[in-house]
Amino acid sequence: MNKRIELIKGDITTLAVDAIVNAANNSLLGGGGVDGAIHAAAGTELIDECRNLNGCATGKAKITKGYRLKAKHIIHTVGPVWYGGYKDEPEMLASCYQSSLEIARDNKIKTLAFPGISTGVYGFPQDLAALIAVNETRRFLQKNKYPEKVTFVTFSDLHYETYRKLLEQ
Ligand code: AR6
Repeated sequence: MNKRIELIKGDITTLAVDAIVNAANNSLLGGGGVDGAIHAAAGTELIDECRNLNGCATGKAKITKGYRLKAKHIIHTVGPVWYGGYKDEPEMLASCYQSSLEIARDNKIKTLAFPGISTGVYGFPQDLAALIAVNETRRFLQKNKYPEKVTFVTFSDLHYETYRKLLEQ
C-alpha cells in the first residue's frame, strides 16, 4: 500500500486531520448522511459560512473552516446522482476527487480524509466509486506534494473490503 494512502472504518466527523471532505448537495446547506453528521458536529457557524458560498456545481468543491470539528477545514464536494451510468456519472465523480484534491493542495492541506462520495443516497455503485476514488487519488499524489496523506473513511465492512483490495494492487 502507498504510504501516503490510509484506509479506516469509522466516523469521518471524529478525525483530527487538516481537512475532511463532505458529500454535500448543490445547495451546500446541509442534508442527511455524512453531510448531516458533519453539520451537526461542526455547529451552526458552518451553515452561516456555507450560505455565503452560493452553492456548488456537481463535480466541483468549495472549502470552509471546520468550526467545532477536530478537522481544521471541510472541503464540500457535490457528487453525481447515479442514473445508471449514461449521464457522465463516473466522470463527475472523478471530478469531485480531482477538485477536492486541488483545493487541498492549494491550501497546503497535509492530511485529508474522504468518505465515499455519492455511495449513499446518491446511489453510485460502491465498487466503481471506490475504483475512481483510488485511481484519481493515486494519480494526483504522484504529481503533487500536497496533500501529504489521504485517508479513505468507510462506514461499512463491505466498503472497507472493496478499498482494501484495490489498495493492495
Ligand atoms: N463517516 C463516514 N462515512 C459516512 C458517515 C460518517 N459519519 N455517514 C455516512 N457515511 P451520503 P451521497 C457514508 O448519503 O450519496 C446528503 O443528504 C455512507 O455510508 O452521506 O453523496 C447530502 O446533503 C456512504 O457510503 O452521501 C446530499 O443531498 C457515504 O458516506 C446527499 O446526501 C456517502 O453517503 C449526498 O449523497
